[in-house]
Amino acid sequence: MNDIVTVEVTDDIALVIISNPPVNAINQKVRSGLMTAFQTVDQDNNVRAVVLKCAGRTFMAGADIKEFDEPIAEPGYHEVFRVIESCSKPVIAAMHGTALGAGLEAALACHYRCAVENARMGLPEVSLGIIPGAGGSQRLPRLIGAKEALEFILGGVTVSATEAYKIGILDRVIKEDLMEGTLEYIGSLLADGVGPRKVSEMLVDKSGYGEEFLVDARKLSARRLRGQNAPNLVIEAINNAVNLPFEEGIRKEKIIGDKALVSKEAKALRNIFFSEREIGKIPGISSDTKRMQINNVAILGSGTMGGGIAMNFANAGIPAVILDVSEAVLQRGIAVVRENYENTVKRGRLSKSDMVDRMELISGTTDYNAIAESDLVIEAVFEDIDLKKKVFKKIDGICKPEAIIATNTSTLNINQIAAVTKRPEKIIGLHFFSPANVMKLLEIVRAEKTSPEVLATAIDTAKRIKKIGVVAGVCFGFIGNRMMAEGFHREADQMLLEGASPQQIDQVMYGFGFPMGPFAMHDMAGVDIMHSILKTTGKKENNREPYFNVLYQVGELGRFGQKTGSGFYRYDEGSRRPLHDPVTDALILQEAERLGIKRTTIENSEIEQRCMYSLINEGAKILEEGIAYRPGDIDVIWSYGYGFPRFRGGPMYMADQIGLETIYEAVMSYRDKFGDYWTPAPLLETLARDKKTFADWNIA
Ligand code: 3H9
Repeated sequence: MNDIVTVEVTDDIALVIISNPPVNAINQKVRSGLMTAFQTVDQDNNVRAVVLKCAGRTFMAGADIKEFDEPIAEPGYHEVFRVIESCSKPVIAAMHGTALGAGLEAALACHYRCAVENARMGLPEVSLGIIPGAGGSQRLPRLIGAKEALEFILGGVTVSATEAYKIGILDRVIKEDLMEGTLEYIGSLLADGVGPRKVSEMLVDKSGYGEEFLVDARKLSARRLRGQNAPNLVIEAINNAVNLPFEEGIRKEKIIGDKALVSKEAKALRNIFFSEREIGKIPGISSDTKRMQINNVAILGSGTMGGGIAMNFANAGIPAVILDVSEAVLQRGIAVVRENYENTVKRGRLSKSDMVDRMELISGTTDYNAIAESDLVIEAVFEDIDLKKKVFKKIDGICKPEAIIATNTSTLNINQIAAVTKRPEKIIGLHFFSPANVMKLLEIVRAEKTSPEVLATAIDTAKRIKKIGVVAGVCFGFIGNRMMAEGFHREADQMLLEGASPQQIDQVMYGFGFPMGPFAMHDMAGVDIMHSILKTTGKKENNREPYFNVLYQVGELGRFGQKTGSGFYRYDEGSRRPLHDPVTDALILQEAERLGIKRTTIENSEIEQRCMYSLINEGAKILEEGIAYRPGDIDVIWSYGYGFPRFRGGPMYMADQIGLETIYEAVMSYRDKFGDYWTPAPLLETLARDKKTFADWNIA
């Protein structure tokens, strides 16, 4: 025992209590404390049963991930959990909050498991590139069956206590007070004379766990977790549980688990995990910063974006009113929202009554006065600065003075929009990604005069609506779209002129790990978006930026992508499958000729390198300009907003792994070959010269 793990004995029941805030992560101190505590209670003749529970907001949320960069210090997980399981008195886990990873594995080492009704549990290890390596891969199949265990672990989802009870993880779901319910359960066990029940001694139910099931499981995880090896390791470990005695399976689990912990994939995924937890830490904002009350919102614009935004708030129980110019447009927008919910109900992911509750929270209006008392107003009208300024001026005069007014612009200058109002300190950017009800990312754009209170409120609101809110500064496209347009897509478009085809580039970037390549993405999102940006920003005038010429011409022809049946690709009616289109080939040849570019073969390796190095170079500029606070913020944005493969850890993390000197030298050679648009970011140059990484700069 120590100051983290304590034992309280009341009557003949011992409580082993872990208190390691904030989430009771299991570190060396917890493990050694548990070991001593269980050795002690086992020896205590007054004790008839033991409860393992946690103080604070949750049961153990897993192994302490901060320990993963070094070999796990003694005592190890297997050793400690073996001591728990070998206890001669019945041990009962009493769970609340989120019992995850090694937290749930600790519960599996107990003889019985109770959880309060609103507790959740899961084994999310694959999302960290590892396996449940604290006995979970061997105990869970013994408890619930091999097939079910594999599905549970590969799915990586957390389930409610009720679901966990149904699949056999829990022995009892406690409706009200956890301790009262657990003690009552122990009373019944003792009255029945029931003793310890070791999961390790149970036989594995192998039904359904055959070759066919494994082939399907491999296929599914190759699709869901493309590029990751962890699912294969999980299958290997579960196969061991099926075929080997427990002790042999556990020995192999350790070997597989240790190998996974130090893999490139696991390290990259840890970068995303910790970066995600850093994003809310903003200079000048603390828990003391005043927050404003957001009890209701108004959304301007009932298009796909406006409707999607409204759903986020309704899902979180916050009433949302949608404002649009005409009743007909409004009703069409609300009908789309209803249809979205109905589809979710059909897929079994939402109950009908929850849908009704959520729809009741969404209302529509065509009257601006109806938003006068809204706490937060989000403008989602057409991406045109003059229109947005007009709208902001109008609502500034109508909304109560304390209301926050946000714009959902994805590229425009929010300082200019704020300047037309009398409350620039209450103006902020909330850049939702499309479809807004699905995509987890929210870029929170801090304008020049946005107050700390407004920013803190926006960060908290993002959490309330379950978004990953990353703060960005004002510039064209903020963090994500700027890196995409000025880096990645710029280079992809340029290579079309030089000799590559949309198919070749898309295949290379799909192979790299993106869900689709840049041209398939243009077609999906709508070529008209970038085409209109090119027009309004003058980016394509005078061939100043010739690399976007093909895209511009595709847009000029009204080939807006999937929605018009053709873009860079053509689409058969009702299909989203991109098909080769000779019209695009001809356009590319015509533009290359007009610009005097001699087309030649481009190797796949060059395509990947130019797309990714231009992205990283732009990211370096964004960091230096203070548009992003940390390289990890950029990594989170690219993972959640643009499908950058998580197992590569994000563009800036990946750059550090490649080495900034290597990237700098490549950028310099591209500059020599292609001209000044390939100038290295000063930060990239400095870090490369000093043999440092973006992560070093982060700490500086
Ligand atoms: C595992 O168990 C492997 C084993 O099978 C095998 C071992 C050999 N470790 O997210 P929050 C910190 S793998 C270290 O903002 P929330 C987090 O960094 C593990 N630290 O809170 C943050 O720190 P700070 C499997 C952790 O309420 C603070 O806690 N488990 C860990 O929004 C608050 O976190 C998981 O993958 C950790 N495991 O959400 C669970 N977890 O305050 C990962 C959290 O300094 N955790 N921290 O910034 C979560 O999913 C969420 O944190 C949780 C709470 C849902 C628990």
